[in-house]
Amino acid sequence: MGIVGNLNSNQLQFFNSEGYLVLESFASPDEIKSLRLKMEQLLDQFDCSSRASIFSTRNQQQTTDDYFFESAENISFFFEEKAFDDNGNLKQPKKLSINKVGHALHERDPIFKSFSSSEKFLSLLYSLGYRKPVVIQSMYIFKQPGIGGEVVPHQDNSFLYTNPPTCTGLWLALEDATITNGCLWAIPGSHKDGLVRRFIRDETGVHFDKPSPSYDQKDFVPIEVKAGSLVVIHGDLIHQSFENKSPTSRHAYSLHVVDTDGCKWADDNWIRRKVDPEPLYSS
Ligand SMILES: O=C(O)CCC(=O)C(=O)O
Repeated sequence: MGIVGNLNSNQLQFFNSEGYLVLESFASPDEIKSLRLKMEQLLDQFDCSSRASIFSTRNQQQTTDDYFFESAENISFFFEEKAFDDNGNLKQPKKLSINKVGHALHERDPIFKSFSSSEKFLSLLYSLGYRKPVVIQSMYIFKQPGIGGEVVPHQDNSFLYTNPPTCTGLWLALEDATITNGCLWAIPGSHKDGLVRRFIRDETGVHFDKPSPSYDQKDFVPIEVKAGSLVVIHGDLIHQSFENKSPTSRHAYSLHVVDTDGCKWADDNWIRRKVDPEPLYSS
């Protein structure tokens, strides 16, 4: 018999009603250690003297360049907006200056690849109704102490659109995520209102097709989780995270998955692959 879905009916019910689900102890302490160690090695090897690309969800149009587009199939490094002083020099060591590394760690690095294609992800995705899921992007997000940038309210289907929409976010806490160090926040049930807008790539660059609605911060709930917990995020769920002004980092590894069966990848998404991603499969 092939691999079966591992979510029970209570978990599925919670996910369908709230638009997210926390799976505690999804990753073992050893798995977390090896992902973090590998990232330390990648950071050591990264030579930041030649270029600096900044990641900002507030200024996404201005900070999107070829380096960003090519990151879809590479391991690319993006700085925190507040990493630099007025002269363009880093205010803190390199490893405390990076906002995120993306977007193909799951393909390009053997440690991240092996973890991202493990059967527990496939089983989870089968539970959610996926037929032929692919990881379409991965991000190691640092939420650095003191300067970790905010992620403004959004829906993941805006950025990784299929018709019909099939994106799910799989967000793994590599450190405890708290209100103080910038945990995720979401509007429970907001996925039921459908997709609000899309992030389009065309010959002029990238833009949203509609302005963002204004959200009432009172509607958001914090999703505080322990290291090792996986937060499963419906593609239409409105979620965000605030700046990290605390002295404690909040590392996370995030995968975004779409289906490749029964839906069509939109050609005007920001990700334009030269080589199609391989679907997850059971070994
Ligand atoms: O890690 C964060 O702060 C936000 C991540 C997020 O919103 C996402 O992965 O969709």
